[in-house]
Amino acid sequence: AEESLGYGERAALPGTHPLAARLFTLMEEKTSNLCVSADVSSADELLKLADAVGPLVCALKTHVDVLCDFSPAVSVRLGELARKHNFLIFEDRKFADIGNTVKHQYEGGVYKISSWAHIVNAHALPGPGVVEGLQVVGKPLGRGCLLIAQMSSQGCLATAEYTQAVVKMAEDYPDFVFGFISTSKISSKPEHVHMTPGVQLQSGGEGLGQQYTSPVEVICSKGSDVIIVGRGILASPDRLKAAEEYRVAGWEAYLRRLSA
Ligand code: 5BU
Repeated sequence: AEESLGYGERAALPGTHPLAARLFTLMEEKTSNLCVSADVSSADELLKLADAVGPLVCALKTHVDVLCDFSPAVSVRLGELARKHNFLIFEDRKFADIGNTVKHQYEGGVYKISSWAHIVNAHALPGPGVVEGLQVVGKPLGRGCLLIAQMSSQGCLATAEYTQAVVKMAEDYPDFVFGFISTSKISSKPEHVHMTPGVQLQSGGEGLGQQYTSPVEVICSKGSDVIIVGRGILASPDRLKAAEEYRVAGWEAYLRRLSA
């Protein structure tokens, strides 16, 4: 069954997007399906976090508009750290406008996201134009996009029908869209990457709608590929130790799924 394919085998499938192949390959090399969500407010803290957890993660997710002191030098330094530690940078921008607007939001403005983020994400809500606008900028740079098919938050309005329409949209843009943000595996194509936020070792919520699931549940039961962890690591007094705990938990869950 395709569920039994490992990350490395999925990297080698002819239909796998080059960026997804790179991600699957480095996941196998680093034995990590952990993406740390670097939700911090200063550039110094972001770069220190990236340098510390870099060896343990397959990707580092940013919200660059939360930084109080962004400058182009920050994105250059982040890129250097991504090369040093072999991880991908994922800017969680959640583009959600008409094609022409997202094209400018992706390439321009203060952040020039396309110049440093290997991965971005987008809501499919506006229709295919959102992907087409982003693709104009991202495809020539070898970037990739995840479509948001389900959110982790309580009361999320995405219905099963909406989610299936998002999967269909991804299939229509294989040169740029390589997977999903979802709470479970929603595509039957082993080429597609599923990344899941709302992950903590202890379950529950946090009062603002976030809902947490454990690494085992996300990777084993729900069949997703990458766990995205923010406060589970950031709120720990020892972030490096916490990141290693999540890396091990995510990887053991993956090995368990493979042997099931
Ligand atoms: P947390 O601290 O682990 O709860 O952080 C989760 C991160 O993932 C945070 O940056 C959110 O903006 C992001 N996120 C999410 O929580 N749920 C979603 O459905 C999506 C993104 Br899309």
